[in-house]
Amino acid sequence: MSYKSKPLPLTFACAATESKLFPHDSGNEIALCGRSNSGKSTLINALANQKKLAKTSNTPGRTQSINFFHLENDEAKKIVDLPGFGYAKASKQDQNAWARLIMSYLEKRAALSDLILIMDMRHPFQNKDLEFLSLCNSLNLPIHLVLTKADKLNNKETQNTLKVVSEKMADYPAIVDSLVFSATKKIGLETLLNKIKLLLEV
Ligand SMILES: Nc1nc2c(ncn2[C@@H]2O[C@H](COP(=O)(O)OP(=O)(O)OP(=O)(O)O)[C@@H](O)[C@H]2O)c(=O)[nH]1
Ligand SMILES: [Mg+2]
Repeated sequence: MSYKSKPLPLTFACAATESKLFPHDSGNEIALCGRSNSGKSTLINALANQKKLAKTSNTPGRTQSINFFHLENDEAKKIVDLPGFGYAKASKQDQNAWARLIMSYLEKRAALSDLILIMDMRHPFQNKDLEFLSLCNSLNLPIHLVLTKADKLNNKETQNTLKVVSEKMADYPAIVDSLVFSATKKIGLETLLNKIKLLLEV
């Protein structure tokens, strides 16, 4: 029998709609970012092997606050679910408020060590992703790219997408690695769990 990584024992800590509601800025934190509906909340549930820890939805723009989850046995180690960017149907005012909230977190958070950028593997490097990547330029944070919903692509599409992605990655040195992932089929889950455990020093 092959060895399987244990899920991350995550528990919900708090939902912050403004920066004064962020939990104490200490310890070690990894944040998940990506376009609205890319699969961030679903990925958190997959990491924890839970169904409803992070709210998921078919409706883009569901996660509207910054949601903090910490390890059950160590509150100082956190995974953070950021609201998705680029939800076209949201009002300009809402989109600006979300962008301000996300940037206030990304720019000031001392505990934040790494970003995991989620892209729907069927639509990688969309304009909104490029805008986000340019916002990240000044942050000096390593970005780990996760290409999710891999279950939606056949082998040939996967290979073609990986070629495009590796070319694009060359333009963004902040992206330090990439991983093919599917929450539905648990593709890449083991690798991602191991990577996050290393980063969080679990
Ligand atoms: N087939 C498939 N569907 C997925 C996968 N991951 C997420 N989804 C679906 O994609 C939709 C959006 O997922 P969410 O996890 O809510 O996306 P999100 O990035 O958190 O969205 P926002 O909170 O709006 O930013 C849901 O219908 C999920 O079931 C996957 O690996 N495979
Ligand atoms: Mg979400």
